[in-house]
Amino acid sequence: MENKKRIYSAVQPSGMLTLGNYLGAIRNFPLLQEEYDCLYCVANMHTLTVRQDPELLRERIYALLALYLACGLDPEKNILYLQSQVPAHAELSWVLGCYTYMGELSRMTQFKDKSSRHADNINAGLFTYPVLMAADILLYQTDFVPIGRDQKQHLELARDIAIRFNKLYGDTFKVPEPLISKQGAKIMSLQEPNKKMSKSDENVNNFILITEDPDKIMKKFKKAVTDSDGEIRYDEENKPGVSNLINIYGALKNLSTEEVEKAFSGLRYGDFKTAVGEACVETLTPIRARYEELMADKGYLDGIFKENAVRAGAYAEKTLKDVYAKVGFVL
Ligand code: ATP
Ligand code: LTN
Repeated sequence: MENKKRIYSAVQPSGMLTLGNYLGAIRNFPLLQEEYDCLYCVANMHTLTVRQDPELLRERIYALLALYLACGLDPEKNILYLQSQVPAHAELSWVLGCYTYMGELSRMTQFKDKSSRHADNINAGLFTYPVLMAADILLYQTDFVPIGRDQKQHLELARDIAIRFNKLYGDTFKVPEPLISKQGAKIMSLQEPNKKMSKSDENVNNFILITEDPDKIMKKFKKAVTDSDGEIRYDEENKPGVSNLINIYGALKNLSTEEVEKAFSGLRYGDFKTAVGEACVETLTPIRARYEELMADKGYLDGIFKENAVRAGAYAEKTLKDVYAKVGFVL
């Protein structure tokens, strides 16, 4: 394990995962498990920035681990763990918060976006969330962070914090690089293709869940918003709906934009939507079956969490101790 480069990523268990989460993030994870030393976190602490129902949150924590496994992550080859079971995250987050400026946090688009969507609950956690994310990544001396494009700004902040700390105290943190896949990096909403597909969207027709049943998937694609020009051509600005469907199909079938345009040139939107729906069902059906099996065995999932909290904790403690020593705490 030691000489391999390290990969770190996390997903929030704030809802059932969407096709956007799958194509933008999770799908890429198993491709990395042979070549890299990988950690994937269930980022439950991040979810409290928005009100959660406790019972539902507990269920979604298991569901996310089950999805990690169902999407092909091997629990022996990767460290799959729960954020709150490794106390070093909260501890490092406090320290790093003292090396992060209010101005930097105010510029985060996700903060601006979520505070306008949850105007009645603009809590301090929502504001300092990127600091916790920086702590997640920096604790593990991460080389690469596979993320969707929307998280790039947070990763840049994590890099800035690492560089700042290293300048003050000498080499402490590895400065991480983002890994953003070209296709699938930003899957848009099916009804409002100018905004990203998001699991916390109130309109269920805007997203496809990884665990959604085939009928619903087909229905949602058939209803997807397109345009009136009738041509299956990629043009993000003028044809956001069709471009999104091209992206989705390309990502599912591993085809380039040009290859998708060629394959469907001259066809009607209706036929294209059916093809995209079918490709999606084909990919998601085996994942859903495995997910359901795993969710029926919480004992197994608990065992993975327990074991991996210890494995992750060993890495994290090492970095935290170094930080505490560098800032002048007595160990
Ligand atoms: P929320 O809408 O509740 O903020 P989310 O759906 O954006 O959540 P996250 O948990 O924030 O999901 O993201 C998990 C991973 O999935 C991240 O790496 C993120 O970049 C990626 N991701 C999320 N939505 C999309 C999308 N529409 N297209 C591509 N990647 C996405
Ligand atoms: N902020 C991310 C989830 C997240 C994450 C991380 C991603 C939390 N900690 C560390 C990569 C690395 C999100 O909302 N998608």
